[in-house]
Amino acid sequence: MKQFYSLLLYISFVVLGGCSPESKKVDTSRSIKVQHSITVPSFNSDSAYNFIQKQVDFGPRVPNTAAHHQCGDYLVKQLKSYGANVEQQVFNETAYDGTLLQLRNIIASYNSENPKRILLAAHWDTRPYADKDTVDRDEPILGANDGASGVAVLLEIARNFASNKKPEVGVDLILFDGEDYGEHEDIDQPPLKNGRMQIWWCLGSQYWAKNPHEPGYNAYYGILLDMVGGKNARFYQEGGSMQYAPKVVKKVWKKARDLGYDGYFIRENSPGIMDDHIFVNRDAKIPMINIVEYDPNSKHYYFGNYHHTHQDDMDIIDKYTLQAVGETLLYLLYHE
Ligand code: AHN
Ligand code: ZN
Repeated sequence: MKQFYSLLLYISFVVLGGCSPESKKVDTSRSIKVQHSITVPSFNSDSAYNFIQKQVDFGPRVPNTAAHHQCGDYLVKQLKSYGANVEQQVFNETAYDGTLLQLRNIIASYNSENPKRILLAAHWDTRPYADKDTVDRDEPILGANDGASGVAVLLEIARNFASNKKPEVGVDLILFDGEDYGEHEDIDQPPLKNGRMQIWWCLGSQYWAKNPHEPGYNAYYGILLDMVGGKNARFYQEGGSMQYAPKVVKKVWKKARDLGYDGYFIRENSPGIMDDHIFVNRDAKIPMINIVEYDPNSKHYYFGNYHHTHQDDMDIIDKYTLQAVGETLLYLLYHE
């Protein structure tokens, strides 16, 4: 079932006569009404949910493991099957503990001929340990929400492009690797207080921002998705996004409101967090926002209590949250 949104453009020409009392006022105001319909395909949150399940079924997607490799291959295959032009950026980075990580960013492009492009991104790796848990803290997490949810929304968008008319704008979907390999965190400590830690996060976006897949790559704006599938998730206007790209934040939050999703997209600020969008802004100079869950009452700066624990599995995923995010993004892309 398709949804139809009508866009009415009123172009008013109002030419007023001079202001002096003597001058004769001639009313030449008129309206030209241009109407065209934009068909936005319907985001299917059952399908997005299945894309999370599929990733989780590989097990934790920790760099240098077989599950990571297999899931990467699956993502490439899936994006190719949806008609994208897919590039893989394979590189090595040294982690905080000296481990050499074999990483790959996966980039899926649509309408590459259009110079106006929107960049959507999420990280596809998962955290190698459950450092905020009370049990099995050295075991890797499944990352249903932290990792898989953002990727799943992007896959569902790609699936829509394949089975419907694509939007006019160019779209690049980037799946960053190595986002979650930061040092162990103390559960009680706000992450931003320890500046030393931060460079170990976001290895894939740090690499891409300095080595874009196309030399001189640029985008109109970017949107990062991080933890976009949790039950009762709330998306606040995150500090880094407001610092670098406030207009993009306003635009996205307005679209969400137009669709009735202002219960998810809260028009209040939340603290800035270290995430992939920071490097895309700072080094690639592309204004990029982060749609990321924020829980003002969280014990676990700044996300739900499942964050970086073994509770981050399918049980905390909610299709309504996926729907709110995915539908907002499709609506945005088709009106760009
Ligand atoms: C920190 O916790 C430092 N930044 C949040 C980035 C992140 C981790 N997103 C998912 N996992
Ligand atoms: Zn994480």
